Amino acid sequence: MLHHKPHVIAALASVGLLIPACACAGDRTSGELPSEALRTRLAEHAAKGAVLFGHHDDPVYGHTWCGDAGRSDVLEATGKYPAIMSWDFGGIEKGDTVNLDGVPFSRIRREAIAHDARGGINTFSWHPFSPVADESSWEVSDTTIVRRMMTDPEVRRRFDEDIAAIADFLNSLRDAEGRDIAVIFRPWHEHTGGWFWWGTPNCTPEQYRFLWEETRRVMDDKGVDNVLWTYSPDRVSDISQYMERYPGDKYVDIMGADVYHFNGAEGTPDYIETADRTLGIAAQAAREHGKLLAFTETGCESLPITDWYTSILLPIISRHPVSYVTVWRNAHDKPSHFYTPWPGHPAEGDFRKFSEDTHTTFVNPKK
Ligand code: BMA
Repeated sequence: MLHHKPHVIAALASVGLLIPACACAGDRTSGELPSEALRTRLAEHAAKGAVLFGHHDDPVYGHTWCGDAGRSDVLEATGKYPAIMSWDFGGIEKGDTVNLDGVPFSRIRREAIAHDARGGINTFSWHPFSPVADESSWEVSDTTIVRRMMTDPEVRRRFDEDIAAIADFLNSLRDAEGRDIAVIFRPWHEHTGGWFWWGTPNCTPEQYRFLWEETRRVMDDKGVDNVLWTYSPDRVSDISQYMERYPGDKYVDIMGADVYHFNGAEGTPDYIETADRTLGIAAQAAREHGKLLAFTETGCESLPITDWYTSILLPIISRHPVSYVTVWRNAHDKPSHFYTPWPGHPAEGDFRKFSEDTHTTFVNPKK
């Protein structure tokens, strides 16, 4: 049985994150920065135990379609959009017009603005090509990339330009009234793993922290103030591993983690144990540092466990004071690479139940 979490409410109140009675979610009339309103809103969801549900690239392609307007596998399965739309900037730093998964940045901007207008929230990750020689994020044979970004003036100049491209995009996010739209940005993610060139085996803690410092410096120079910053390691064993490369409280608003469910039913005990452990550690860190908590990426590829959403994910997110949870994309060109059901998939009914549970939040399409 899921329940409200008094300890969470007390914890949020103690760091000043509970909204005053008069401030509604999305209220922008008080003169506060949109990012502060977003922080308040996320805190409110964590306190209520009404976790915002997110899906990567949700309205731009799905399991059997690509590029259509007005579609979403989540909408078609549940009647509602995810509350959080997740996007990726990978490729923007090369001047590409489409990201690494083929989504035009102009479409991402349009969809992000539309999602804000329907009451949703947008989060951005970044799988960059390196400023050294355009190596993909997964190119880990060269472990000098981050060092060169730090010490080679020409590479560093290119890195600054890469960040500036993201800053320009973020600065262009305005609603119909011309107000800034606040979003979540989650750079340098999963660094406790070894698969990205900024991962633990591929750079030093000092070099990793430089990535955050430089990213923030350029964003600040460009006047970006509509962002909540998220720190999201992959699975960890203990809090010292979680904090080893933490860039510092002034760089981070939300602490989270990425943990996936591998190996179908056989992998269930491992997933539950790892997700509970890692989120427990992230929650402790968030509490100690006065930050929000999120389950920044998860999912069970292909959903071979048809009640995964209600029997596995829902209990996990109910045990930790997460403000949101995001699952990865439903690729249109890789038949087994999907994380939400679509109409006709055997997990559809269970996913609908998950979407109707009082402990999850989706958003209604605009009438
Ligand atoms: C991975 C996979 C890839 C994709 C990348 C960035 O998890 O989905 O196919 O290119 O994320 O979105």
